[in-house]
Amino acid sequence: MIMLRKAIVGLGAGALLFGSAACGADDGDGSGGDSGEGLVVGFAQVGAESAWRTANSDSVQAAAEADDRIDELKFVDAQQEQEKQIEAIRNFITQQVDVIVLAPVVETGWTDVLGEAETAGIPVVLADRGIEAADEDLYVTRLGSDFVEEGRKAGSWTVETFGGGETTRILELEGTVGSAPANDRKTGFYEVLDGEGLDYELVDSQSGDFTAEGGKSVMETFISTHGLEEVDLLYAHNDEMGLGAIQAIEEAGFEPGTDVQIIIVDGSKAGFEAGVDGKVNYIVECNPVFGDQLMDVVVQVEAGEELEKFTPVEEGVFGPDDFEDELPNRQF
Ligand code: GYE
Repeated sequence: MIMLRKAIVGLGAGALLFGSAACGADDGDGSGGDSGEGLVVGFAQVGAESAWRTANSDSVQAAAEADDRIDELKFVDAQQEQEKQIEAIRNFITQQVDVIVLAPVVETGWTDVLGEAETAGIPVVLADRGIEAADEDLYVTRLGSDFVEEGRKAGSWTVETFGGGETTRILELEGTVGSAPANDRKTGFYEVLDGEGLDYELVDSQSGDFTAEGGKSVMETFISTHGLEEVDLLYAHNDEMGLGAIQAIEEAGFEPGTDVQIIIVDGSKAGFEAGVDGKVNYIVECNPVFGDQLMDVVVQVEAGEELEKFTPVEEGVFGPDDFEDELPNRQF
């Protein structure tokens, strides 16, 4: 009985919603379409270093395109260089855009240029990566992932998988030096390992700059320096570096996923395919598809609305039992 009542209430609410939407559409008929009075937004993107990044750029560009509240998105690919982002922001200020969106390559070095945006009265929204806490007043909000939490998820799986055994020997492929996801994914991971008292040894840890080439060449160096026989786990801060490392591991005659267990972060199609093939053991999701949410934030910020300093994007974790089922759902 109770369930039936709920179903009826649910149907009523749905009908009401549908009705008001249709009513709104009728009302809007006479007001004309795009009046050309929407916002001009400047977006200084990191680059095109990974599938995650390409999906993120696509999502933001498609959302801006489809959104009547946005007239123009000025998109700059900074090729992973902070100087290019600073130059882009200065151009956005000269062009008097309404809102600046920045996905900062690294966490430090933003005080001057964001101060210039503030002086010009242009609000700044951070997308994806964050900047150092000292500069918190120079942006309105950050929309993105909780990278420390992603690191903790990788750490929890490591403790569950290796805890109670002999010393766990770990190799780590870090993201771009000084970037928020590299710093935070490291912090969260070791916070859990140390907090849970895992007996581990960090054999080596180097940056592969979030690229497949970087991951491959650093892994080659790891293998020639330390061998792989004694290594239990590779923690790669993103899919590309993990996939590059898998190539290096195979070329050295080892079996990725078996001889060395592998954790990656992002969850691209290619990452899940490697999981289905048994070459990756754990995937921590990082969701780049937040263009629609970003446009809402941009509009709110321009209207002077108060927002939380951080708006998290939802994400999950996946083990071997999930890889095959989840693969068709991957959007990038
Ligand atoms: O994990 C990586 C990309 O900043 C969250 O940047 C992003 C990271 C992502 O290059 O693949």
